[in-house]
This record gives sequence, C-alpha cells and structure tokens, in this order.
Amino acid sequence: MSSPQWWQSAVVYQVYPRSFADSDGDGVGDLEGIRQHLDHLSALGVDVLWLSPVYRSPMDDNGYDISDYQDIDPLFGSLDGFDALLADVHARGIKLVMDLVVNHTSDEHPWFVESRSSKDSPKRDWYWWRSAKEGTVPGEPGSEPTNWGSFFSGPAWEYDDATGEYYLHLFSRKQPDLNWENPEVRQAVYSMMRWWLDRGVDGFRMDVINLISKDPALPDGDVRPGEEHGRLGRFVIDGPRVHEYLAEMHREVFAGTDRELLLVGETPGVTVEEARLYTDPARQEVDMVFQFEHMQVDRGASKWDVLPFDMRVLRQCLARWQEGLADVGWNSLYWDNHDQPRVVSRFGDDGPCRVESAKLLATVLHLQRGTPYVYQGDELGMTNYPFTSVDQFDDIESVNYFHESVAQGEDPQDVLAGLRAMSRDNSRTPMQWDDSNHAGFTTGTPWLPVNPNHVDVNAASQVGAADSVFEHHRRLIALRHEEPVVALGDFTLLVPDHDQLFAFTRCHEATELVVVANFSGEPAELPGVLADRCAGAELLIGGRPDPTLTPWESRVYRHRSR
Ligand code: TEU
Repeated sequence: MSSPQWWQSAVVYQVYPRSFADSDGDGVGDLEGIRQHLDHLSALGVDVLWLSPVYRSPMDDNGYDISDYQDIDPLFGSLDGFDALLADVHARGIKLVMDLVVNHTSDEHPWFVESRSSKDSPKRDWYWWRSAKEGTVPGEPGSEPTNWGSFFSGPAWEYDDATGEYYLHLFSRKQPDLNWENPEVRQAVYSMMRWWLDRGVDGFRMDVINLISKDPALPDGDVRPGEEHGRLGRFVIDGPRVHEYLAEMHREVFAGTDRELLLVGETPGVTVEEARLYTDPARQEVDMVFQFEHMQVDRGASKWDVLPFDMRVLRQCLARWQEGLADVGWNSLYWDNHDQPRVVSRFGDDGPCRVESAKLLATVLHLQRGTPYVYQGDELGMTNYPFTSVDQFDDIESVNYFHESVAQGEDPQDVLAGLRAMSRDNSRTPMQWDDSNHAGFTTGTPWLPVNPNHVDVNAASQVGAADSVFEHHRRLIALRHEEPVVALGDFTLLVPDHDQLFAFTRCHEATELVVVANFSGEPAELPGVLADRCAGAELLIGGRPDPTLTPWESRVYRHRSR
C-alpha cells in the first residue's frame, strides 16, 4: 500500500439499533437512544460508528429487508432524527457508516411491488423471475426453477400466483434478490448511495455484496446427504460480474470525492485470493472485506453442528488471512456482529475466566494487521443468552431452522442445543448498560430478553474501572492511535505449533510488538524462544512478566530500536 489510509489506524464500533438503547419505552432501541449514549463511544475512543439498517422495513429480517432506502423506519425515528444523530456523531470526531443492503430489497419495496404486478411491468426484469422447471406443475413442491435452498431454510424460489412465475430469494421469501444484470437497477442503487453521501454519511458496510452477481445459467446445486435442497454457493458467491459491478459502483459513486470514506464489503464464502481482488487499492473496488473462514472453525456439516473449539485451527486460519493480505489488500478484524454468537462463549470462557478471556480475545483482535470492528457489548465481555425454549427466539433464520428440522424428524432438544450455541439472537439481546431492571436498555418490555448476567456484566460497572474489559479495549484502541506499528506493522506468527499460545509479532521501522496469548484455561510456560523474544522489552499490556502465563492471560511487549 503506497501511503497509509486513515482507516488503517481506525476502529469501528457496530451498533445494532434494535438492541442498543430505547429512548421511548417501546422495548425497541432507536436513533435517539443511540444519540443519548454517544459518551460511551467517545470514552471507548472509536473512530467510526457502523449502524445496522434503520431504513423503512417490514422487519422480516430486522431491517435487512428494506422497503424504502431513503427513509428511516418509524420504529427507529425519522430522517430529522437521523440528521441530528449524524451531526452529534460528527461533532465528536466520529464517522458514521450505513449498512447498504442491495443484494435484495423487501417484497414490500415499490420496485418489487411493481415488478410482481405483471410480466410486462417495466420493472419485471429488476428481479430474478423464472418459470417452473420444464415438465412440472407450477407452484407444486419440486417445480422450482432450480433446486437451490435459501440461507433461511426452504427453497430459494417463491411461487407467485399473480403471474405464475417464481422469484429468487437467497434469504427470506420477503427478501427478493435484485437483478444486477439490469443496468437500471445498478443506476438506481448508485443514485441512492450518492443521496446518503450528500446527506453526510461516511461510507457503507455492504451487505452480502459478493452475492450480487449470479451465474445467469442458474444451474442446479449439489444436494448433500440428509439435505433437501441443493447448495447455491458456487453459483452466487463471487459471481462472474461482481468485480465489474464493484468497480462501476466505485466510479459512479465514490470517484472524485476527496472525503475520507469507509467501504467495507460483507463477503460470505470469500477466499483469500478473491479478497485480494476486492481490496487491492489499485482495482478501486472496496477498502476491505469481512471474510467468514474463522467463523467456521467450530462448524461441522452445518452452522448448527458445533465442533469443539480448537485454538490451533483458529490460529492457522487467521494467520493465513494475515499472510494472504500482507502485501495487497487489507483485513477486517472481527469476532462478533449481529449474526454471530458471543465470542467469549464461543472461543473463550464465559464462566470463571470471563473477564480474562474477553481481554485476551480483545488483545488478539485489535493487534492483528487490519481494521478492528467491535460489536456492541464486546467491550463489556457480554456472553451468550441461556436460551431454554424455542419461544425465546426471534431471529427468522433460527426460528425457520428449528421448525424445518423438527418437521424432518430431528429431536427438538438437539436442535435447540445448536440454536443455543449458534443463534444470531445471542448477540441481539439488549445492550447491558447497568444492573437495573432490563439493564437500563428500556423502561418498557424489551423485544428480546435481557441476559440475567447484566447484574454483573454491564457498562456502569466497567467504564473507568481499572481492570475491566472496557478499559482493556480502550487501552488497545488508544495504542492503535498512538503507535504506528499497530496499524502498519508486518505480522509474523510465532510458535505456530504450540498447543496453548497464540503469539505473534508486529514490526514497523524500529518498533516491534510481541503479543502472547494463553488461549486456554491452564497455565502456560513461556517457551525459551518466546522468552528470548520478550527479553529486555517493555511490558505494555499485562500484569507481570512471569515465566508462566496464567489461564487466559495475554501480554503485549514492545521493543524500540530493534
Ligand atoms: O448476512 C449474510 C450472511 O452470510 C450470514 O451471516 C447470514 O445472516 C446467516 O447467518 C447465514 O447463516 C447478512 C446480514 O448481516 C444478515 O443479518 C442478514 O440476515 C443477511 O445478510 C441478509 O440480508
């Protein structure tokens, strides 16, 4: 990378508006609630606020189904309220990035309503309409144009009586896929993006942006044993025209602006090789992408089939991404977001070592090469929710999966165990502000239950408390701002075969950081090679330079003038 970019030394904080702070007592978070809690973000020291969708939406997928891209849903506030929030965020020197969901719209978006109205509609081709498979009866099970299964269970095609054709939806049936092959669709999206930039937003987190180009032949997918539908990944992930579309978007929307913007693509299924293409600055597509490989290290046959966590697999995966994007492109670093369970419960210890393991995870996250994303509550070490029944879930993916699996004869308790570990609702329970009723999130009834551990795990008890997870995050964020090696240094994995330690160096000019993390509930001796590496260095983060690391202890050493 020629000259450093502002986002290399930036930290992003993701807010899931439904669950952050409710200002009006309806049990759902809103824009005014976010505005009232900006002190929290300033105290943490983050540079960018990414807002999950707040647009007008029927909320089938909590706002990832948009029916008006240029309005705010009344549940969250209004455009005026949005402008007020943006002004306050900017006044604090923080940027605001919007979620951009343009692989699909809501089925209630006027574009789709028109498209669905007749085969001759001028917007018919804005979505993927196809007739039933040849020789089948339209509308009957098995007549879908392809055998693809949707990410949210069931077929990826929905039959529409009005015109006797099917439309494609990779996600819920209320999220029809836009047809990016049609240049009018692309222009409509770009024009909407320019409208938001003109309003003052500082970039976009682009939802499933690597799914926008489909193989136009729409071939059937492989059906794995025990599965009802075919896999569609090969035909929609990193599809044939995706780089062309992103380069066009860049030219049409971002070229010529001298503003500091952040463009981050969410790219499930992306490989290192593809990520280099998306994020190579010379290609002018996006600044960085979210890869998913490290979110699959504990995954068996499906996302609900949870394997025991093995740090060595995680370490190898992350190191591969560090090395793969070392000379070209850039990494987004994340453990959590609104689609993942809580990392302390997943890769750490949400029992006795919750605080230590949350700090270790923060250390390893913030000090890799890339831009860190902190999801609301990560900075407090929030944990998974102790779900006991399917009625406690709200998420469409979780609920559909439960019913489909049970209908296929699976034991409801087994299905529930998978949901308890992996459901997206684990990270969507309300933000834990204090130990009061509903954790200070709402004065009403929260839309999802508050984790009972809010009496111990909350912001009020951590902000300003020396040994807290919050202060640890604050420290790491400040270090990135003060010390160029954090943003710019090379990454080298150390002791790659060690069973407990995840250790690496970051080097830039005359400075070297050595990061050592004991990813286990047992003490770990510092091996000779690491002890040598740390000898004579300043212990920047961590209690004592003992030869033994305590369970889940992490340390950061710094050498000057190496
Ligand atoms: O997620 C896309 C994605 O690939 C997954 O994380 C997905 O949500 C699911 O967990 C697959 O098992 C994005 C959004 O982040 C998610 O909230 C939306 O539901 C989805 O796109 C559709 O817009």
